[in-house]
Amino acid sequence: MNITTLSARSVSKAKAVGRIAGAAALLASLAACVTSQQTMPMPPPPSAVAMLQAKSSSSVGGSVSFAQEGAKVRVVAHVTGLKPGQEHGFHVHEKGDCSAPDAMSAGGHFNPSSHPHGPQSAPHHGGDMPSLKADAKGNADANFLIDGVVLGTGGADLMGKAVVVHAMPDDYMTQPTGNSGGRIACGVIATPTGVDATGQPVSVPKTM
Ligand SMILES: [Cu+2]
Repeated sequence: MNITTLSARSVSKAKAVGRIAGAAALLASLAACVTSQQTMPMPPPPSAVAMLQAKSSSSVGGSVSFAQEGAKVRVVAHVTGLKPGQEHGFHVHEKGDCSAPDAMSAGGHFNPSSHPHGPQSAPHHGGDMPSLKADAKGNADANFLIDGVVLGTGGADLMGKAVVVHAMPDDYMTQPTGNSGGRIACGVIATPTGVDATGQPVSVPKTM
């Protein structure tokens, strides 16, 4: 093998590499094009978030987000500092006031339709939600839909109300509270920072 052959091979190898790189770049730009077409047109539905404050000497924290999804509202909760393995009553309460150390300032369950307290499968308060289930580390992630409430309009509007986490499980029977004990976290449901009153993003919130 002489030097001429070697360099000829190197050149052809370099060309091959160049072609592969060119094809990859083309594919990448096509993919970007498809992605931008899919994500561009729809304005986001109304959404809100509640940042949880620890109450009753707990160390509970986290966030609960809400988004209108058709006639229902999607609730996504990430909660920390719970009792490991414990089920915790979880409701929207009628007053957006978490100022009291025991969160009693948030009032009773949000109940715009004057229903009894109950599970999602039976007549229930608009603010009734499935209990949070803490894992072995005291964290709970939940993602579910609730009905009988909306975001951003009318008497069933969740905006400006408060999310409350309780110390004990909800029995879904005791009226009107579910007998879920003290209030260990509270957060006011508000428009996410950077999103205007109609839910249009002004900028992407960084804490979500
Ligand atoms: Cu409650």
